[in-house]
Amino acid sequence: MSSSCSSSAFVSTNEIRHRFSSAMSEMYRLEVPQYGTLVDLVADINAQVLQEDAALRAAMQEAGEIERLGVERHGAIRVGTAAELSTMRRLFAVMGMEPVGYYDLSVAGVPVHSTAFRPVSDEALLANPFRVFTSLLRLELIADPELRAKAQAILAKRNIFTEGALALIAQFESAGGLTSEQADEFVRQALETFRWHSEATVDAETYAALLKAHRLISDVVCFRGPHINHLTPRTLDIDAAQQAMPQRGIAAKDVVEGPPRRACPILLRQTSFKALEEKIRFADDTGAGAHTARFGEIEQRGVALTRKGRALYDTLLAKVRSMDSAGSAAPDYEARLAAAFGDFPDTHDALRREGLAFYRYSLTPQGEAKRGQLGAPAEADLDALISQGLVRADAIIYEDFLPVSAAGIFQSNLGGQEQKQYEANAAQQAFEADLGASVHDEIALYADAQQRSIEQVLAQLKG
Ligand code: OOG
Ligand code: NI
Repeated sequence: MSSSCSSSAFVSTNEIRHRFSSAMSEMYRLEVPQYGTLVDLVADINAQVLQEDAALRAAMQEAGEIERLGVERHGAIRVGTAAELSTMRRLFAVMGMEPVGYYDLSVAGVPVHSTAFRPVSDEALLANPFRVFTSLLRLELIADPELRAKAQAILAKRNIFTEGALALIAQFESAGGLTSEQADEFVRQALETFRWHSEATVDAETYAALLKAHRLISDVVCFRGPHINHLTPRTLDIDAAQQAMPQRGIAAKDVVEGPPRRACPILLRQTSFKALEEKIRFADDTGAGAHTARFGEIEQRGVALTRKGRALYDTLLAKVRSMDSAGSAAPDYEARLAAAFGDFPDTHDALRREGLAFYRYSLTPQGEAKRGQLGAPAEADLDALISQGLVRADAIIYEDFLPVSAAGIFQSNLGGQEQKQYEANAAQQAFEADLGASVHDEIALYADAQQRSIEQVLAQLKG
């Protein structure tokens, strides 16, 4: 083989992401054994749902989604500095993952803002939709200037990436890819950044001071790296999973975050189990303690909403949450949520016709038989083509996160009861400057996917 075809020796970014996601899952099973129990539980429930719901099975098969279900998961990390965030962006790019969306969590009393690194193309999402919710600590929200400066100094000293990982990121950027061997080495090196380290980098007193400022701040500042704090498999029936969790010895959070149970699932519903207490040792022989940060979560994903659908979702959710200051912890929350969402259409036909959700259009077998035979613009009416049985519309799955749910997940897993208040101050531009790139607008990505499918179908029919 001549050197000019060396690029063919590169493995795809999909493949690197797949290897990394599998390696993370294996590592987290060892670090947090209840995660393994949860993965097994979700696999059992998914198998049962697919067996009982032939229509869902057929739709998922048609969309090529059955294969991805077993490998699908997301994780979350929290970084401390702009430099960490921008190198993280380069690291995820090696795996075909790009920053999507901006989440301001300060509104919910968590001093971070975040994005999700994930694949963006239809084909890459089908291959493996691994996502990592990545938060950047906002030190400016620490009120005490002395403590803020101290946290800053501690963070400035650490390097969360191995030399090997940095070299392979640079190699990927200059060569345009990694060979299979390099990819394996990259995965090994990258894992070091996400591994749990039980030795804190600070003494007991500093840990206590940062913990008091906010539990999240101690989690981000006091360790060698941004340990993965949860990994989340995707279930097809989150209520069944929630119910079964205690039977397998898992203490589930009380309520499922997100929309209520519906015939046509929308967006994202999530629940988690409480964080573990892990033993830690402080620096300078200042003793031992326990840290609670790492937990397990499961989620059910539904159709992605348009801006109009999302606005309706946000309005209905806000209405329910504002009725009781306890938010989703209020005793009758679930009943009120279900009642409020009575105003949200619950058939795919209505969601689609009213422009509330996104769909991917394709030819049915009858449509295939008519390829190249339609011409007149009148025939390009999608609704008509669907009712003639020539075109089908499949829900585009929501691949992102929800800020109110994310805040609920953060809160329930930081341990401790205290609620901090911060002014709402979304700072997307500052975040993007720290990241070194702008984030994709997630709704625009779904709109593009829908539009591409429409153009393709019409082109096929017109020939
Ligand atoms: C991230 C919490 C958000 C989700 O699924 O909404 C999240 C964190 O705790 O670092 O993962
Ligand atoms: Ni999560």
